[in-house]
Amino acid sequence: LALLDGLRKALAENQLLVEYQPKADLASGLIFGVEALVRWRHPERGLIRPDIFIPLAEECGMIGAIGDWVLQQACQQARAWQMAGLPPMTMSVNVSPRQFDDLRLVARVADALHGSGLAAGLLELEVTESLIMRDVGQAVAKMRELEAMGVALSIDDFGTGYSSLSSLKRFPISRLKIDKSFVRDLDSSADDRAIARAIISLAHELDVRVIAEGVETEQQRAFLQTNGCDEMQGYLLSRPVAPQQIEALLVQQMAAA
Ligand code: G
Ligand code: G
Ligand code: G
Ligand code: MN
Ligand code: NA
Repeated sequence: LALLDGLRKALAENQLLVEYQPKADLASGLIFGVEALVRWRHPERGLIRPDIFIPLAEECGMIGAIGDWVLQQACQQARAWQMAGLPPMTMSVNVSPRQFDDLRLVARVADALHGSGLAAGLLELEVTESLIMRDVGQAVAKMRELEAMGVALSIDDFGTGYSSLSSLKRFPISRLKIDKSFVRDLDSSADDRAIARAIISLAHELDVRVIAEGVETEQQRAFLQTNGCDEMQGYLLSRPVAPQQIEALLVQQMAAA
């Protein structure tokens, strides 16, 4: 309850911040985008992770305001990097169920793009597999609206839900994200290796890219690349970091090119 009270003040008192985690192409190693991940710097409890406070924000109806703020921050950051002469980066933003269901979502995304001047083609929204499978028809309709604006969509935490190939085919998505629970034990689990391979071929069957999240070791990276995975995200490349550290990585990448 105390946490809930605190959350109400967090936005107004500037306690939220956004970190960014790079995503790279597996074949070239080049960073092509980042995922925005919100954090709460609590005055007494220190840094609170989103898996604690995002569900809380969903329950108390604050997810709209918080999600909106993250979306605006992320779009402004991507635009600022572009203006600074850095290579164009895809900016991925997580959208939770209640945020996705909100009738104002499409307008809010449009506002964040117009407000920042970011091209729609540089924005991607990550929605979870469980979210879109609750009501396939409604999810497809909303995703088509976003697609028409030029915004890309990806399915997060893929493999943890129960999507059928026939329903997946209806979604206008450009990327599947292999959930990190399958990546973690790639070295020791033949089952997880089989699941990862199956998701990679499913993605390619659907003609979409596939990214593995939670890549921590060189062995995991090598397995994924050998098996045709397109992209990676994880501590092996970088933890979620402040924008300045993303800039440093990009400058380094430009210097090496
Ligand atoms: O770093 P990590 O602990 O950031 O994130 C934990 C979970 O919180 C992830 O499932 C992630 O999708 C979610 N998350 C992080 N940032 C946001 C956000 O801005 N909005 C929503 N809805 N979820 C987020
Ligand atoms: O080649 P092109 O840029 O048109 O491919 C678009 C996407 O289609 C790629 O990002 C890739 O994920 C996917 N794709 C479809 N078929 C295959 C395939 O057989 N192998 C690979 N690696 N990707 C494929
Ligand atoms: O939205 P999503 O559930 O995909 O959020 C990504 C989550 O995964 C965040 O909590 C992020 O901090 C975390 N993460 C990113 N890279 C790694 C990694 O290499 N290992 C682990 N264990 N977690 C990671
Ligand atoms: Mn995500
Ligand atoms: Na995920």
